[in-house]
Amino acid sequence: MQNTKAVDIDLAKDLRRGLRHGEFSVVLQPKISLINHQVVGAEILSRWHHPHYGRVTPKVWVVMAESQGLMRELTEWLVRQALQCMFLQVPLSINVCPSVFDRDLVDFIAKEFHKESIAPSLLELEITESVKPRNIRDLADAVRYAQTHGFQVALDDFGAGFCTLSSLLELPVNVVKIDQSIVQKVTQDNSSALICHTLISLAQETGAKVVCEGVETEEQYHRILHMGADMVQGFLFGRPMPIDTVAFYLKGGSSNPRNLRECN
Ligand code: G
Ligand code: MN
Repeated sequence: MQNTKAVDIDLAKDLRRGLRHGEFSVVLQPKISLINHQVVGAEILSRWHHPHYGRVTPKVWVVMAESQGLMRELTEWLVRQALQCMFLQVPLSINVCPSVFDRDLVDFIAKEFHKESIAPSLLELEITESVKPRNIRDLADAVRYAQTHGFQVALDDFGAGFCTLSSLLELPVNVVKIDQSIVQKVTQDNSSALICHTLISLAQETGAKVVCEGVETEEQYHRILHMGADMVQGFLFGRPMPIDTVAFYLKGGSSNPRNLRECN
């Protein structure tokens, strides 16, 4: 039997092949407005199905992709997937690692969108704040550059990261996504609720819209609703699901999140 290290080395080698041989796919998780309770967009998440090991969690392969220098290629693949999902006619978001978020990548995405005549405003680029960026000024420059091309930019996993407040002040993002570790504690005690409420208000003060991630229970949902967040995402409203399932609900005009729950 192979030890964990040997499996890791195998996986790292397999990642490149997997990406180029169709082992990656995408699922979408709906984003729901707290104003009209409709689906107002979806986050695209990549999944890797290894032929031998089965589903490999993103936590494992994201680190490998970074160390193998594959993150840019993976992001380009994800951009093409996003373009293919645009027939859904809802704004979509993709996750972009700070290490590859630069002017060159933005130029690439802008060109791809231009080729397909798709409005850049339909794409949101989520940059995680859980990985410390090499240089926050360069990252802020890339954020502005993306916005001048018409893309939306979100600060992802807010509250779980290394530089929470400074990243909020220095990155002029359109959207802030509060990390699920903060959101899921809102029903736990008063101080946890206060932290979440304060982060929501703080983000809104900068002019950003706020998404609360990882909402799993009705109780969490009601708390968040009263805290004035703009949108929610989480298993309560829909797990990440195949594109056909999302299309089915959006096409049927039934974007009622209660219905989405039934296909979880
Ligand atoms: O870092 P980011 O927020 O992009 O990660 C999204 C991840 O969170 C996805 O892998 C998704 O499956 C997971 N996720 C989404 N909603 C929930 C939820 O309500 N609960 C939990 N535990 N995980 C969630
Ligand atoms: Mn995200």
